[in-house]
Amino acid sequence: MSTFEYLMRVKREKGAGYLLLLDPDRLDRKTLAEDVRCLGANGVDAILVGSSFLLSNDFDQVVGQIKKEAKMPVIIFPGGIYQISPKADAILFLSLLSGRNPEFLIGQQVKAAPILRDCGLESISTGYLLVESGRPTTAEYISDTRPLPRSKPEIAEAHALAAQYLGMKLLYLDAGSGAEHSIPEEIIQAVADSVSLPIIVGGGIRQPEIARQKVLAGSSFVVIGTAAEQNNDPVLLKEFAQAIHVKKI
Ligand code: 1GP
Repeated sequence: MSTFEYLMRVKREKGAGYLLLLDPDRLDRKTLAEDVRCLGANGVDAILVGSSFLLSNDFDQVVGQIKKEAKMPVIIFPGGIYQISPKADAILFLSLLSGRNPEFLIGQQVKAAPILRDCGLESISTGYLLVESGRPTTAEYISDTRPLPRSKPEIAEAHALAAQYLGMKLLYLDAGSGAEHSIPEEIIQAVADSVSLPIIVGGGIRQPEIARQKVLAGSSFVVIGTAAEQNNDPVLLKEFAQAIHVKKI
């Protein structure tokens, strides 16, 4: 089964999937193995690895270490071409559709494509939309793009439709890591009503009940990063799983 098929199965069976984002710059290499095992024991469905601004230079090695311990797929969520590792199960092949910077719409993708072909990594075509979330985020700054206005669901909807017509397989609505405000439910609902693509929602989700609201609004996957990093609490990890998995299995 491909990683994409696995994700679709999770969505079908659990109502929505729980994705945990690991930023290599913020990982303690000494406790990494144990930390990854803890994710599996607390309901995480897949691990995302990546950062919009990566300072550490051992990406491939870190992905390998995570993969060694993970019982679930390890998926790269890349900030750029330097975040590719054949040790992962798949990569979100992102195009930053909310922006108008050609480098992140198609430039990085063209440079990455031959590398992905040669390493045989599963590429999951993903329309990536950054949405305004209060203070500027690293993703906006580094990509040199403006996010979508948070009070205009119709603009997000049009971008989502474009992603669908371009043949993308997933849509990622991101408020950015550590966002002050998460993606508004009105935006998720508007997008879910107009496209059939599975929707990933992330950025600034700090409480399990907020994660559940995103699922109830139409999100198929919820990404938790900073909240898990800052609290290092298995109980909170499990509460997120219970909130996101709306279907009892
Ligand atoms: C960022 O969606 C992810 O791209 C996760 O965000 O770190 O705020 O949970 P947080």
